[in-house]
Amino acid sequence: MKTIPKPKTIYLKDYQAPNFKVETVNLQFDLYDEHVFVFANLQIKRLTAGNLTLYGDELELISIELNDLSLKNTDYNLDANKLILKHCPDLFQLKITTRIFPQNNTALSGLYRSKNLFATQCEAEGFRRITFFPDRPDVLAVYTTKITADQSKYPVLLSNGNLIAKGDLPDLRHWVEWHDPFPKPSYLFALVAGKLSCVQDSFITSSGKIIDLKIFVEPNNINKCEHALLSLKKAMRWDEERFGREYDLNTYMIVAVDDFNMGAMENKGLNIFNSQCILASPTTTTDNDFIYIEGVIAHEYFHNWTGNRITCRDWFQLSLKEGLTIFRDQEFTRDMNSRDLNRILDVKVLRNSQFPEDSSAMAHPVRPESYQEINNFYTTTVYNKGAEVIRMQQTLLGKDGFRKGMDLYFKRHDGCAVTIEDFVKAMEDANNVDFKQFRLWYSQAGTPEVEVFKEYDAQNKTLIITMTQTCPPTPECKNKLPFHIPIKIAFWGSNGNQIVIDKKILELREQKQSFIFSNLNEKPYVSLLLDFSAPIKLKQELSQEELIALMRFETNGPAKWEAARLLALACFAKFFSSSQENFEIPAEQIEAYRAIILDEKLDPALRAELLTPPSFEDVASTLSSIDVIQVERARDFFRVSLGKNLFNEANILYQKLCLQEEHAIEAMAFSKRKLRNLCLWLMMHADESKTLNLCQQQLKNARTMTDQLASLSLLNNCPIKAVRDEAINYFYEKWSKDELVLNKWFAIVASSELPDLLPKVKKLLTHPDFTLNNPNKVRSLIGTFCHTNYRNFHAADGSGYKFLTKILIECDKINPQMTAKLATPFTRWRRYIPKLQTLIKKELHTLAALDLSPDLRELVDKSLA
Ligand code: B3K
Ligand code: ZN
Repeated sequence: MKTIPKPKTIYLKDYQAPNFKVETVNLQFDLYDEHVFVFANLQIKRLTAGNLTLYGDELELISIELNDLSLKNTDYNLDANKLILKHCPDLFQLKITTRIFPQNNTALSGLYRSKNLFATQCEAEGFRRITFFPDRPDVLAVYTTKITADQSKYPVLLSNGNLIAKGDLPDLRHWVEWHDPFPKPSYLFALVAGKLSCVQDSFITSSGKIIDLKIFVEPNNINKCEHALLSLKKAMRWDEERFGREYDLNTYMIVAVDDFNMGAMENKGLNIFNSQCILASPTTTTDNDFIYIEGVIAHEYFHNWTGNRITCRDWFQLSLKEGLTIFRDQEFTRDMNSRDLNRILDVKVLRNSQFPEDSSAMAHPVRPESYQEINNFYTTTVYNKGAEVIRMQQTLLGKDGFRKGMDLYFKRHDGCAVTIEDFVKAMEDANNVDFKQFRLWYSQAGTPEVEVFKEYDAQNKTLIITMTQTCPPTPECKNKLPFHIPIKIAFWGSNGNQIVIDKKILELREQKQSFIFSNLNEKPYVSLLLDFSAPIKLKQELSQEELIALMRFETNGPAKWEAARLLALACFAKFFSSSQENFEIPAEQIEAYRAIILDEKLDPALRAELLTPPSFEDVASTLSSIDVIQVERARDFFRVSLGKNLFNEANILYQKLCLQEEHAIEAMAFSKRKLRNLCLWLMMHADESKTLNLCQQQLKNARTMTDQLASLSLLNNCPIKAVRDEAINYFYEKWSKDELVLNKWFAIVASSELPDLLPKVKKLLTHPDFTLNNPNKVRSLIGTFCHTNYRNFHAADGSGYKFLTKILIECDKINPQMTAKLATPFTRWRRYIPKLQTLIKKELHTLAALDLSPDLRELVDKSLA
């Protein structure tokens, strides 16, 4: 077995500009089932002295010619991943022929097979698996791509840009030629070939240009594209209206493939999507998925300006395009759907995923300073915290000031590969402000903690709010400088009316800072961090009475929800410090929840969120050492107690919402279904025997996937085996032909809270519909079990951990990128109780002793460091 060399660490401080410019790239792909020939013809110009470095990975080099002279192997240095040419002229043509084997490419990076299609994924470093190339984002070139293939097996041949020519060849083959006029980095190159059907539409831009929109899917999915097309048109309009950005090519193409490492990819003019993130139909897609798909379509579309027209200088700048584009898609989703609800969902992602990452072995700044494997840095820190850092700039500058900054950024840097620094500079220059301190959000990792003290002086009618900020040490930095933190604030009077104050945003910049408010006739209820205005942990002493008041009075959805969350967490804290026998949620708190379930004026989805108990991660974040069993016991107690107390209200509301159900696919219908299913959930946990029938009926009669899955996941946790089996088999039989729905089924099975689940999950590994080669399947079954099923994965005997190790070893040989994502729970071992720590560490040591991919190696080594 070949020994994989230890990966090298790459540092931002070592960045050097490229010494050659690639002006044009002419590619020809000859596609055959057993191999593909790639002929590359590069027009290259010297910029500065030095060698030309081309990267290559798993390529068979057939020939190289420089200005039509064939090079011998003594003319260049070739090692496992680099081809170095010395003494190049100032201007020359380089022709390289390589052969690749897409059918063996299970890593799904470069050119690979997904069922009967050829597809590519080049970000971050997949292009070097197609041909030798200066595969780095700051080398921008104009691409022309010719594809030849068998006409009947591959009738559709696509690449970036515009189709410029096509024709037939002997032996029933054909060819097409594409040209992309916009210079682009190699990571945005794409090619697709296969039997695909196309749904077409068009969009007229604000300046009157007609754009052809085309979605290519396997013929049996042709009826699942309507939602994606509609979403795309909404996104195109929104980007014109909100940021003045028009689409630039004549055609916008999207292709759906089943085997894909992530959600989708923004290749210039030719997005490639994981079919899970694009295909939708009223009966097979959940409400959450409808919103999610709309968001992913928008995200990839928005990249055309933030990522493609202006790209990253190097991969340390990844958040320049990803943080900004997530911010843009979040704003879009909020405009298309409920603003408050979607902000709450964004905050949940941060708390459930980014905060834990920020306190793990893999903690890194939004702009990392070093990495071993760049694919490990497509994280919630770079994406979601990156988006928060952008949002804070908007909060500080105001919406108009932010737009001015964006306009300047586009004007200055269109067509260039730039840095996060360039972005911040544009914001500063357009608004005449100094963001020197604000930049620390990009360079310092960790979640800042802000402690709040309030002092009301009745005589002087003043309130002093004092805040102190700290940030725990992270691998790249022990002692942090104070951050510039915008904290949105509101005051409420005891009559429930908002008190007008002159400062709406407090700018916390010092380590300790006080803010004084005067003319306050009474001690106000203080609501802090409205809209979750900064990605921080806020610590403050709030009484139950204050929290109930804030939950009642607040009109800002996220702040109202925050009060509900703190109220619940306070109850958990009491539970942990009590004898835990006969513990009850306090009566006043129950009454506050009752008021919410009965509050017809409130958005139903917001009501559902307010009544949803805190997540595992939320509760765990309040503990210094996590005892999984204890956290889950507390969560069980809470939901049962809540359900028992609200059973009647939940039952009435459930029935009422059933009568109103019209199975519509629109925001209010989503919202009502969410609340109705929360009622069912509460009732099932409070009194299963009384609710079982209702739940079974819902499964059989449901006309939406949302309703089916809500009832199925409850029935799958029923202690009566016959009930469980019947539900699970019913759903399987009904949907076994629909691959995407089947993924949901795998996930439901893997999310069971009942004991003895692991043998079932292991058995499903051999299910005819399961394969470790398909990332969606792996994420549905194994990802759900190891990442979200805390009580089973963290079983006291370590069986869950052993299972994950075995899977990691097997998957690492198939697809390192996917495998590294699966390993996440192991990177967080330090936060658990000593017994669990020991068990996870043992697994990490087992892995450390093996030959691992650079992806997994980095995570294992950093976890043990
Ligand atoms: N830019 C891609 C992600 C590529 C991940 C490579 N490991 C999708 C996106 O963020 O839009
Ligand atoms: Zn993106």
